[in-house]
Amino acid sequence: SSQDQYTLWLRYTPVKDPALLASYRRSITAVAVTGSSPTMEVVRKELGNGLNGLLETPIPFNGNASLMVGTIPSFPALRDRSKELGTEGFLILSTVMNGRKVTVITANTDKGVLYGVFHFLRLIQTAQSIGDLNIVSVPRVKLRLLDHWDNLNRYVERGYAGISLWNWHTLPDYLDSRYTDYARYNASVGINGAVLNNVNANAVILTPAYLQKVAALANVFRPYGIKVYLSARFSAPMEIGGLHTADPLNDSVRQWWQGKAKEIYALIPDFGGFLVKANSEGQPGPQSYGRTHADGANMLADAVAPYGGIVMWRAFVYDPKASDRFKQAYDEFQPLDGKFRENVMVQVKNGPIDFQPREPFSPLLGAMPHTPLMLEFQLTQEYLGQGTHLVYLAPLFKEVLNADTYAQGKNSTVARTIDGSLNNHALSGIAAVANIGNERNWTGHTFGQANWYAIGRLSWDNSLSSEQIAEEWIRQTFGNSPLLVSSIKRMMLASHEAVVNYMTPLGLHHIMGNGHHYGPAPWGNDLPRADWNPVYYHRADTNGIGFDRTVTGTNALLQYRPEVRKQFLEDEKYLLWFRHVSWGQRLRSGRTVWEELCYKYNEGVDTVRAMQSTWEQLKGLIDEERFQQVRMLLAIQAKEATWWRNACLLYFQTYSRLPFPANYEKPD
Ligand code: GCW
Repeated sequence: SSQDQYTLWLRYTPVKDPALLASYRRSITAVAVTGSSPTMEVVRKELGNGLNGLLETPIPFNGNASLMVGTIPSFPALRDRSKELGTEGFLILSTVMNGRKVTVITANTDKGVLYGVFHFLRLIQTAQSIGDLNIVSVPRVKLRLLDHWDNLNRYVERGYAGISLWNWHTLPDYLDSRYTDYARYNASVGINGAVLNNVNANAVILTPAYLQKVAALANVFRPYGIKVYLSARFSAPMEIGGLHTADPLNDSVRQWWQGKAKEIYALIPDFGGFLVKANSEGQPGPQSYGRTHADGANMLADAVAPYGGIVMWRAFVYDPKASDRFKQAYDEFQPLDGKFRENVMVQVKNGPIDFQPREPFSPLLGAMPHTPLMLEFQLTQEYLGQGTHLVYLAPLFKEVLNADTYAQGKNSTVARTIDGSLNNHALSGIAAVANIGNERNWTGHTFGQANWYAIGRLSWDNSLSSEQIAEEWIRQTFGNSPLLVSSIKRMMLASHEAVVNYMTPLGLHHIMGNGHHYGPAPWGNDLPRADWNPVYYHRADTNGIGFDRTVTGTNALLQYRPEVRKQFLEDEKYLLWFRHVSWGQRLRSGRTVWEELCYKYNEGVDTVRAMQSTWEQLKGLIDEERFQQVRMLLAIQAKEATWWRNACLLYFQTYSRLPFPANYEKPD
């Protein structure tokens, strides 16, 4: 039913296995929650709803509890464990208190307790034993954010799941219950911040009337541990402040932002800070005044510093004049390392170009040791089939996090760079461009929910595997039946490689339709900027295909450590990212480049077909509504995977002038 879709992974449907149900009921007879803050009220409500649903019986809240919940001071015996838990971590412990066997959920803060409660409910939802627990869990990354690319008119840039959740028209007086649900779902996976508006920002959000609306949302989110942040338009002092300049070194400009910060913090004392896209794709920025990104970021950082706010300054820049778009972010930002204030984070997209199905990690991630870097991922599938393709993104996230930058020798992974441990940064963060809107199931495609879920879990704990996260999500979203779990897991785990194969195998990139980025257009060559056109990226000609980024080409590879360069040159997954190779060159498989392209495109199509037949077997095991939705979407995906394969191979064949290999399905 539609309820199944709205409630995401917090469905709290009755535990099916009778033995398990009986054991849960035996160990949870009554609950005691200490504390009365708004967050502890949320804790009570969540435990009440969760346990009543899962155990199908009202659980009394009283003093004789077997489940005891509260901050550390409520449990003097556990005082020593406080130091393990930080400000957001929690402890779930099976122990004996006053001669009774109990389970304790505790933390240093109410927020930590809430995270612990969600974790405990997750154990039951995923049919784990709760008899003998000693779980300590502390997030590795401090800022775990969703970035909404939501415009004030509710149109979501690159949004494929309806319009914006934020109804600016009825805020601040009308508080849609969905705002609370949004906060709750985020908290359940550890997300603790939201940038409410698009990085292509409208200064109007910084006007008093809109700040009231933002404050109303902040009030709803606060009990769930979620802070709000805003995208700041760099030229706001001119647009809404009446100044004639936005020069970051101009005194009136600095004062204007200081005043604005004061005004914001008076309304929202825990306001998180600003996100800025500057001098990128036509957005205003400090370079318009001959200043650097550091000048701009520091000016804003100074404005929010007195209140504990931060600035997330994006490194997504590229210029049509650059020799290679790949290199630009590094060229502009690496020299600024060490020049930013302490409360500035530079926010770097996972790859050097733009959220492609597969990218090498951004070279900046190994090149700014003095600057805390915020890693930006994209949940909304701008270049990965948008709202209609089933693509589970955890394997993409993991590939990036596990990549080794060699910045300080072996094991200088992106994960360690981002969680601050490599360079001892106090600030650390992951931001994910949200894939949600006002569709009743939040993400349009049911499986989009898994990506929202996955980024929360991975931001909390980057050591979790894609498989573990998929399994947790499936069990909570669809149920615990073994066939269901194993089948859906198989589909999910194959899906990322599938989209790489049917769209951009072997390191092809950015060959999607110009502007909308949906569907194949490797022939695309009609936009005014070369670096917006697909032909710029694949460089196919009668000799071969691929972008030479070695010394004989743009030498973008030089932005990586020697060990990394070597890997990227050896790993055929990245072949056409870095080299222009002849059609006849033999690859490790024994096939030529041309044959391998045909093979990979076919493999992508075949994987989608296999996903379809796996799904067919689940009829009756899940509700008909979601079954049919996913089935129809998979049919679209299969059709479009074929479209991608056919379009790309027929186009590239005009250069390769080679026949299709005998054993593959031929495009027509
Ligand atoms: O890839 C581009 C998108 C733009 C987006 C931009 C960015 C918000 O196509 O829609 O603008 O990235 O990340 O700033």
